[in-house]
Amino acid sequence: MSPRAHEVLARTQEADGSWKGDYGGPLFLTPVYVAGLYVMGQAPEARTRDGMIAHLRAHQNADGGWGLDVESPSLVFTTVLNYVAQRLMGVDATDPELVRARAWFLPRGGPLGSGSWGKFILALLGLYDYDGLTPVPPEPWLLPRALPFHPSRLWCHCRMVYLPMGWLYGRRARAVETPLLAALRRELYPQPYASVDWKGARSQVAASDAYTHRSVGLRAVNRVLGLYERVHSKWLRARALKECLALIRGEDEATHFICIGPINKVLNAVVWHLARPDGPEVRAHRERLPDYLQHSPDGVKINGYNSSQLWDTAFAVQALVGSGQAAGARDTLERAGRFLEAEQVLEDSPHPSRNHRHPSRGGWPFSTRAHGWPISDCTAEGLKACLVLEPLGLNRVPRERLAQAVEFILSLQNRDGGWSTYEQQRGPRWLERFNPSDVFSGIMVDASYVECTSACVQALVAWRRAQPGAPVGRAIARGVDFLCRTQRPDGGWEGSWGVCFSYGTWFAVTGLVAGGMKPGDAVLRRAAAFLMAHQREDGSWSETIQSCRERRWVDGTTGHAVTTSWALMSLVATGDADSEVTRRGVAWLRARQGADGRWPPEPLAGVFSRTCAIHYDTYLRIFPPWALALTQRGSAA
Ligand code: LAN
Repeated sequence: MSPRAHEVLARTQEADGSWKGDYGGPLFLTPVYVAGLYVMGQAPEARTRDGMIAHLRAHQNADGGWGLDVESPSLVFTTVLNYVAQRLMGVDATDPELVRARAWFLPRGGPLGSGSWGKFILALLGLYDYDGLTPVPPEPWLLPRALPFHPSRLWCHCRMVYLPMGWLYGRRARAVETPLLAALRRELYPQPYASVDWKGARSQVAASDAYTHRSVGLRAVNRVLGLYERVHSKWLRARALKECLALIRGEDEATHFICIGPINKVLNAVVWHLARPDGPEVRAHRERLPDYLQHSPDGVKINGYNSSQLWDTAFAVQALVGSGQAAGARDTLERAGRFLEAEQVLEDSPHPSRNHRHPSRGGWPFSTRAHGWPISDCTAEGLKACLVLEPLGLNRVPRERLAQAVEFILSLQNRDGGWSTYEQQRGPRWLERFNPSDVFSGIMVDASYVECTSACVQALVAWRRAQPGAPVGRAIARGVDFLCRTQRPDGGWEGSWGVCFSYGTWFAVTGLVAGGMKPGDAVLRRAAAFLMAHQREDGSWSETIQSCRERRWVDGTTGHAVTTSWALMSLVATGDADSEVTRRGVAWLRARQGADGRWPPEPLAGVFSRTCAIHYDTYLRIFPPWALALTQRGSAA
């Protein structure tokens, strides 16, 4: 195994001990940011603007459109929004690339064919009539919390987007009219703007944008909401707007105005711009906008999160120690240990119950403490990283704080024995049938995931080893049971946050083995057979985002080092390190490494909502060397 790869990891560490990189990929974040600024009467500064235009140019598809992410086929949603964003940043309508984009979206109905979130952003700009939106009223926030469809029961990312949407919709918020907006209304539609049938437009969506179909139930709800909109009481609306604003304030305060993600960050800022134009909230929001900006070789973009620092750092630590590199990497690990210490959440968010928040104390977020939303598996990986640093004398988090992390993890376990992301499952799974987004799947309910469950099981096992007698046995057993139950008949597990079955299967088998399952167990034999069946002739493994979209293993055109690493690490866990299959995989992975110790770029390995790919910048530096080290040790053992 080559130590060069570990030097690469050590060399790319930030001064604060973390790894911080590009978290781009999605192509709907930059235009929402640009549109939000425009509504607030602002524009990105020149360098950012030029970089954003360059980024969009670099990722325009051959057909003239833009995909949901940099690798996906064109959608009307992202094509219209990125067209508008470039126009708002000063690109002329006669620009050849924009002419090509128009030629793609006009035959598909222009904004009328867009997935629902695109229509909403356009309505905010005055480029789409509010009558053409399926209603997103603020009133549901006033319903009794006990109802199974109260908005507080939605997955936090979804509800935090629909919260400011509800406020903006309730106010019919709209940018100040400009000649540019008037010109855009002429450019975007295949017919004159004045002749659009807005009521009919509500149910319209182009085939490219209809990933989740609109169920009978959803269509019925939309009709009822449409009727309600016609008769709604002004008094109730005012109360609902007030409630939304209070909850928006709660989110802003809990996250130091970073907000849970880039979409609600922009929408909340717009809300305050309209609610209190010169208020302190607008200033506070503006200061935190750059947190999401990413300057990269392929231009400037809005990251999918304020960063992925904690996640990357926790894995980097485990990879270095797990590869037997601790002695040579003490300084690196020492700095990483400081970062882990600095970013653990020490207190609950303000008024958690009022703001529908789960207690946060002891958890780790995906990015930084200031972000304020700890997550089950980020806490688990943070805890595991601290525990591998401990015997080296490099863990800086005191025992009682590690115990708080364990408490946080235990508090999140679901009734089915699994773990969701940020909260316990709050809503029934059938809420997903009312998903109004068109382009995102699985966003309504925070249900148990194989990845989160495995990470939490592993962390609890590590804790029990460090603290014998810790009362975590039952939680571990229930988690293991969840992992067994979710194995598919073909022997694999479907991942939700990485591409796709190789990722899910890696988590599942490492969780099961940590939980005490032995290599001969039928569950692990089936998992190994599943992976072996997907090995390519050249010894590699490969999966693409199509796996997630189609929910079946879809190979890429070449082997992928990250996929191959997950498969190899899984085979070590199932007791197959010393097999011909593993040897061929290792040979492929070694041959693929460049002279500089790095593995060449490959398709995006992260995903969310089954449809959107996202870039994990450190994965190519973490998983291949880790897999090579483990296969070597596994076969020696
Ligand atoms: C993330 C990023 C981190 C990720 C892991 C911790 C890796 C995962 O194990 C659990 C889920 C989580 C927290 C996650 C969920 C979905 C997110 C927040 C993202 C992929 C980053 C961006 C994405 C967010 C939903 C994008 C905005 C789009 C919407 C549909 C709201």
